[in-house]
Amino acid sequence: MREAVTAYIGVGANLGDAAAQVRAALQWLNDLPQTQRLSASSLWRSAPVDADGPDYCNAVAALSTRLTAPVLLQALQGLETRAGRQRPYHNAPRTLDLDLLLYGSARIQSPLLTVPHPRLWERAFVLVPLNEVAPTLVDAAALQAVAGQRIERLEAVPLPA
Ligand code: PH2
Ligand code: MG
Ligand code: MG
Repeated sequence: MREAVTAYIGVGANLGDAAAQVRAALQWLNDLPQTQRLSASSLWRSAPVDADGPDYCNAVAALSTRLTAPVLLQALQGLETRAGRQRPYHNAPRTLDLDLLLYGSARIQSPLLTVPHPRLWERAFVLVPLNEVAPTLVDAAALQAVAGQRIERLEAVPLPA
C-alpha cells in the first residue's frame, strides 16, 4: 500500500450560503477514499482577491491521504461539481473551490497541477487559516507580507471530534 501523505486543501466559497458550503466541504473531505481529515481551520471571511462578487468564506484542511496528487485533484473537482460549481469566467464567484495547496513535500509542475500552489504565499485567505492548522509552515514574515488584506474570523476552529 502507498504511504500516507499530509496534504493541505484551501477551501473557498462566495456564492449562496458560503459558510454552509465550506462546512459541508470540510465533512466531504473526510469522506474521500483512503483519506482522513486531520484538522480544519476556523472559517474566515475575506475580501475577494483578483476577483469580484461577495466576500469569501475561506478555510484550510489538513488531510492524511493515500491518494496520489492527480487522483486527489480529481476527487476535489468532483466535490466542486457536487456543490454545483460553475465556471462562467476566470475567478467567477463560486459555490465551492477546493485547491490542493501542498502535497507532502512534493513539487509538481504538470499541465493539470502546480504544487505548492503558486499563489499560496501571496494570499492572506490561505496563509491565515494555514497558520492555524500548520503553524510551522507559515512564518511571521509571510503573515506580515499579507497583513494589508482584509480577513476576519467568522467561526472558531471546531473542537476535535
Ligand atoms: N479565490 C480565488 C480568487 N480570489 N479571494 C478570496 N478572498 N478567497 C478566495 O478563495 C479566492 C479569492 C481564486 O480561486
Ligand atoms: Mg482558488
Ligand atoms: Mg481552484
